[in-house]
Amino acid sequence: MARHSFFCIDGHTCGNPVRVVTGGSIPVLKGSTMFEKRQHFLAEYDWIRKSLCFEPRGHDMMSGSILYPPSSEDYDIAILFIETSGCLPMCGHGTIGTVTTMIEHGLVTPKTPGLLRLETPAGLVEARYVQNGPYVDSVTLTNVPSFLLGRDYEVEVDGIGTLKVDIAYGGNFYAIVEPQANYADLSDLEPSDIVRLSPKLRAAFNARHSIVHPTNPALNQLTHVQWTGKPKHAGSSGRNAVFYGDKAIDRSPCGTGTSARLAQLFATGRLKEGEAFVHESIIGSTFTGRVAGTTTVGGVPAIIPTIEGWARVTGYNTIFVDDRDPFWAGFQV
Ligand code: PYC
Repeated sequence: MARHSFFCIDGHTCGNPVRVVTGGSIPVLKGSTMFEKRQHFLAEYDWIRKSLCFEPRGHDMMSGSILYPPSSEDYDIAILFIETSGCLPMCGHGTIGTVTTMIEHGLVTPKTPGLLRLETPAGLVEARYVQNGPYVDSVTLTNVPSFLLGRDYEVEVDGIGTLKVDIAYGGNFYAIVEPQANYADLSDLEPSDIVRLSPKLRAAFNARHSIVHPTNPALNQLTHVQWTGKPKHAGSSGRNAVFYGDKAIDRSPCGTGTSARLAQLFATGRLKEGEAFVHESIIGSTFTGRVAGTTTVGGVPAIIPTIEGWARVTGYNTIFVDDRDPFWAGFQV
């Protein structure tokens, strides 16, 4: 009989779960970068992600992180993201929650107070946090360079018809759906519609179009769908619902999704450098995004996005994965 224990601190960022694995049966990973270590984890230890994220220990939206020592002195700590859909190269809500958890529990000693330099599979992410006694009030990420890859790709989506989508990268690739002939506004879609239509859109897109990250050829699939619309609350600039995995709708405004949206709005002249973009999620929580600067990625014009949000820790959770349990590896229905 084998029983593995994982010491976790559970919380959420603007409503979306973040399970930070702080100790227990965490495997040592091979590789000189976090991207290579992520490949090793996926090849040999993916059962850990599934058992911690899928039912009965998790649920459709479950996501989190595993903390690792960084591969160089340039970083304070390294993060492997885990969630129901796999190990994302970058996760914004996961980073905000992980930073809040680490600082509130003394799990990392920042070289510079108020700043953590994080090694993620997608590259360096800086996180500036505002501490208030034992708590972290907010975290502002400087995310990986984000860019608009292309505009007006046509996809035929069974159940809604032809849609035109823009493709932007913000740490993951997003199809951004803006109001148009067959889609009036996000308020017209129920969560069940988003879960029904998004995988069809993603599959139709990937069958018809090829995309590739200009400097990382391993990133060559559309993975996330972002439905956009009018905000519901005064003070918000826009609203979104981000679909990921098989059934998940981000409860937060999605950090990488907001970065992709900023890149799209900036590239199309609808957002200026430094201007605040208050992004509202399907539950009304908000991130504030900004274009902090510009750069290029493999020759493609890109922005440097910042995303500000907050997270709350909800409790401690020691999780057992026991091979006497027929559902030790988790399941999805
Ligand atoms: O916040 O980047 C994000 C994210 C990706 C998937 C779910 N949340």
